[in-house]
Amino acid sequence: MGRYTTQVGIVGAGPAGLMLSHLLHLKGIHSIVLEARSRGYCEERVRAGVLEHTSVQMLQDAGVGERLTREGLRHEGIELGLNGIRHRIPFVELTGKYVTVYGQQEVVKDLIERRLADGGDVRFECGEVSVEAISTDKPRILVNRDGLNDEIHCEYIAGCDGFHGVCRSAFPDGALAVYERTYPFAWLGILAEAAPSQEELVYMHHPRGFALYSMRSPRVTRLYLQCAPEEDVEKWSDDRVWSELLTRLRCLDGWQPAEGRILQKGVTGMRSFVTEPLQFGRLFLAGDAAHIVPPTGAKGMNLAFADVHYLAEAFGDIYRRTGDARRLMGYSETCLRRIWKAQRFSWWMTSLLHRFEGEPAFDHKRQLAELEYVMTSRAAATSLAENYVGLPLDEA
Ligand code: RFL
Ligand code: PHB
Repeated sequence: MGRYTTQVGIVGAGPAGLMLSHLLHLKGIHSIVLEARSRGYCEERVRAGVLEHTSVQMLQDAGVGERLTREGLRHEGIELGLNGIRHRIPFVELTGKYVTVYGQQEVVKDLIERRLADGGDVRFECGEVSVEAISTDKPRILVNRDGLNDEIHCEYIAGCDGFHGVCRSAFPDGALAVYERTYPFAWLGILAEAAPSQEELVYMHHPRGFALYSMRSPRVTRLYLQCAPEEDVEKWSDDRVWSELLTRLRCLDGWQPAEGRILQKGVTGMRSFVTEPLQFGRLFLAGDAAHIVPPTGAKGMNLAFADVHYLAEAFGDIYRRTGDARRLMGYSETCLRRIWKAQRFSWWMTSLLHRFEGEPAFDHKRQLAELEYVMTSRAAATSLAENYVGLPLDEA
């Protein structure tokens, strides 16, 4: 049995856990990161792709934005499509800000590389984790690997272990309130070896269901189709996927996505989920461990970064000589203000763009009117744009 001590024990090496560990390191605070999966798995997991202005700034300020600055694709707007016609929402013109397309797995690679180069303690394939004694000032993480137990003695624990992690369930019964909404559809996503056939993302409303055209690099596109919640990916041959994508995305001006070899295919469920509060005793949740948004607003990874920004700042106060605990005690409240705004926006984008099968005809007509309103009103487009590029951190 190994016995280790650290200031902050972090469960999970996704964007939240890795970024927190790095930000703490910059403040001279020691952490140990425990990750169930292998390094390769974490680095190859294809997920989010859009970084808000504030997330890019955070990564650059923390000295881990070099490759992002070089390779990230700057997007100064998005396009919304209806009836085969695309309408541009010009972010820079409306807000002065833009977003950057850079794969989550690239962010994760950059953070892992930097943590290891800085001598960080990141333990992949760590074994089975449980957290204990969170209401005392000596919380522990227990790790069982092939029957051997390690004990990590911490001053604080950060639960950055995603939606299916163990930290949320370590809260005592009744300590958490859960707010949740599921949607009657999912996304079938593909990664394709095809050069982007236009520069910006296209969010398309179509009678057969929503479709999204996105990208990862000058050679790889990422596309999604609204599908049934329990869709069997095996029923989608490559030909069927392309045929459906082209049907939904093809525009009257002749634009359509370029086809290419499909490199990966998967189904992603859609849910909105928030737990309150994000802290109990010495355990603090961050990222998907505490909240999930449907991907339509591209907010998930960005919210994870905002959470750990606030958490790192609060730990910084605690470990400064004055030991000011106010920001740590207010962590949950600070995060939740931003989380709920992102929840509202993600729910709204989802409701605006998807087909809701069997909905009353009135609701469908209202939805179409709302889309047209966003496409033609500068005020409505500005509201979409300022949420999409990301609300400022200090206004949370
Ligand atoms: P993660 O990335 O899930 O990382 C959690 C880590 O914890 C590990 N873990 C454990 N480790 C030890 N012991 C345990 N018991 C553990 N249980 C779990 C896991 O292996 C994992 O490594 O959570 P984190 O760090 O909070 O990051 C959140 C983001 O990953 C997520 O919000 C985004 O991917 C959501 N998302 C998007 N977000 C955006 O900001 N912009 C986007 O464009 C965007 N698009 C998306 C998305 C998510 C998608 N999917 C697949 C859910 C598109 C899709 C399709
Ligand atoms: C993606 O590129 O994976 C992506 C882009 C925008 C979204 C969701 C996912 O809203």
